Amino acid sequence: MSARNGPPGVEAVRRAFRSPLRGTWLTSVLGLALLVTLPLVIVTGLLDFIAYGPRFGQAFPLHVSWMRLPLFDWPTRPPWLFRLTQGLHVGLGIVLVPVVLAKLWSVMPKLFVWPPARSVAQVLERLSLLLLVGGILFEIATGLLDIQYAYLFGFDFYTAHYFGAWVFIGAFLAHVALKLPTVVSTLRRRPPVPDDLVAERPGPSTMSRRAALALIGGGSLLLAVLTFGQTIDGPLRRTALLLPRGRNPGNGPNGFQVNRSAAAAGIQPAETGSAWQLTLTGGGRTVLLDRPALLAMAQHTARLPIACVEGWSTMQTWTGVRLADLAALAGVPDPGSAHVTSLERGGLFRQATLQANQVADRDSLLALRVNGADLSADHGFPARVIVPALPGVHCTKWVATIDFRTGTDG
Ligand SMILES: Nc1nc2c(c(=O)[nH]1)N[C@H]1C(S)=C(S)[C@@H](COP(=O)(O)O)O[C@H]1N2
Ligand SMILES: [Mo]
Repeated sequence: MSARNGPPGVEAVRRAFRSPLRGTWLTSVLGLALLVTLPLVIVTGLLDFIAYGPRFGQAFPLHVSWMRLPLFDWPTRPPWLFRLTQGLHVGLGIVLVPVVLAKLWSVMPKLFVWPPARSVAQVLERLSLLLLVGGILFEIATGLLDIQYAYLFGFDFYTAHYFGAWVFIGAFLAHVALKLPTVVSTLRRRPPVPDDLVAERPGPSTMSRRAALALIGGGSLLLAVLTFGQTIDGPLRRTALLLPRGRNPGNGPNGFQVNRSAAAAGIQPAETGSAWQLTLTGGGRTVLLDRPALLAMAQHTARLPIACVEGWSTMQTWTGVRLADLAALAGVPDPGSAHVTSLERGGLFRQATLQANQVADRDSLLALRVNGADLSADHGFPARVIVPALPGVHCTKWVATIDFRTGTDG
């Protein structure tokens, strides 16, 4: 770009970008890497939105202006579906951070071209770049903050991250359409245009472009090693050094991840003792069941994951009563949905609505025991919901009531 005669300040800044690494080749390689991987982050993110059950008001906001996601009932099979989509979304999102930063670094001098507005087309392009760069940085920042302090956000995180996603997706599509031809011809070694990313007066070379790529790839690999242990779980959890929730949740049958303890949720021991009763409604009558009554019903065991929106997950063996059996007991043998509430009085996760297929699945349980022992207080004693492929946030702990509904409205 023959950007001459800008104000001295702008010229000085632009000349300060002297790395001989910059050039269309490096930017194209990084762009191609993101072109292949970012769609996976986008698609898994949108799938997670659908998994939350927007129909029940559990994903925010339902629609972004005229854009309508094709909503469908989130399946219960395979049971690890949400573990996969959410793990990929969070994991890949983190792993791609070095690539995104490197890509931004590689095009930095373009911020200082002069004159800043040469034509309508150029102004439009720069505006779309603002949305592109602002969009991805916003998504990374809100995503990382949510993982670290999920509960500080409340639902505003979802709204912000979701709106930000649409801004980014739009800008991303426009950017790909504009730049793909350049990437293709550059990587085929047929430079179509003069390379406007090469420094005018490059500094001395300190490393090759391939070494720079290896460095960026190494950064991503390191992040992958430090991150994916939280999704894969088991011994690999110990390698998940970036996991903010602690890597050692204790031993024994209840020795697995706890985000929100009974104490944090304000659950009093007196409420979960022998006075506790589960209230079932829906069929025009109210059915009360204490824990011995539930334990006297047919028990079913299933090995199922809990997968949190934060990206961690853990696989455990749960035993309890089938939700379908409880529905029949309540007089709604074929419910359209079920609304579950917790003993917890406040908090965002004290209730959840389940779809018909999520109640009907043979492995959908009101769990009373885990790994052969009673649930611990922190894991939801006296009873918690566990449903295949259900986002962790809807696996309500310390269940108090279940209302089985014939309709599907929240
Ligand atoms: N009552 C209640 N149930 C709850 C929660 C909660 O805060 N309160 N947290 C949910 C979330 S976000 C997840 S991921 C799972 C597992 O969380 P845990 O690690 O706190 O058990 O439980 C869910 N059930
Ligand atoms: Mo969660």
